[in-house]
Amino acid sequence: MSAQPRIVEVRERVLKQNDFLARELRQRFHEAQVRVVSLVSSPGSGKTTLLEETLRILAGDRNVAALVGDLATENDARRLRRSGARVKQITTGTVCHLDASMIATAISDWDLAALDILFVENVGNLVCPASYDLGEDLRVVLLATTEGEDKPLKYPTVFNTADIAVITKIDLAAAVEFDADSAHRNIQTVRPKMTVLEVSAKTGTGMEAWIKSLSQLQRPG
Ligand SMILES: Nc1nc2c(ncn2[C@@H]2O[C@H](COP(=O)(O)OP(=O)(O)OP(=O)(O)O)[C@@H](O)[C@H]2O)c(=O)[nH]1
Ligand SMILES: [Mg+2]
Repeated sequence: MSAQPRIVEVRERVLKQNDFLARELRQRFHEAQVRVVSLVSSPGSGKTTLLEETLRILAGDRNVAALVGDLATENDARRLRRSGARVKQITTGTVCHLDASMIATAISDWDLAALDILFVENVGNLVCPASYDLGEDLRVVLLATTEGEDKPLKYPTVFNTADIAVITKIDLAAAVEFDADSAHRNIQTVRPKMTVLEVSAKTGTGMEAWIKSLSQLQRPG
């Protein structure tokens, strides 16, 4: 007999368990009145750079914190801590995504009620994170101009499970002959009516609209 059905069975059990934990997390976040925003993208699309700028801008008048996932290194947490926000690195070893249990462990000693927004940067990967609910309110998928306009068509699941798409590194668009119309069309093909922002965290282009979309996130209650 083929081993395939057994693998599928175990995978389904893992996802079910994750969904259960994510529901519990969402309930805890709701009770603590903290909004949770997760970022997913392929490696190097600019998640940490966008978050560095976001934390720097928001840290003055909102209580913000971040969790950041990577297979190895504390590099991203170190970068994000420069904003003064509370930041914890989750190192996943060989695992290519965060899951709800990793989030629960990371925040086990945090006073969630003291926070307004908790950001979660997922491991850089366009495939694995898609299936794992982290209890977030808003999932943001990033697509860098340098990656090619066809990524939404090639990796539809991650775009389908996101609420907002952010096209990053817009300052490099001309240099890499980025076809914005095609990128927008491809995103809308996969996820019709999805909100799409164009941002450069380096030059500040589009940052105002991005911050505004976060400030429209109301506390639950
Ligand atoms: N020109 C330009 N470069 C950018 C921009 N955003 C990020 N970068 C550069 O892109 C590279 C990767 O950025 P990161 O923010 O580390 O990307 P990441 O998605 O967090 O990467 P991983 O965590 O490894 O998946 C760095 O060299 C950044 O300086 C941007 O808006 N414009
Ligand atoms: Mg990063």
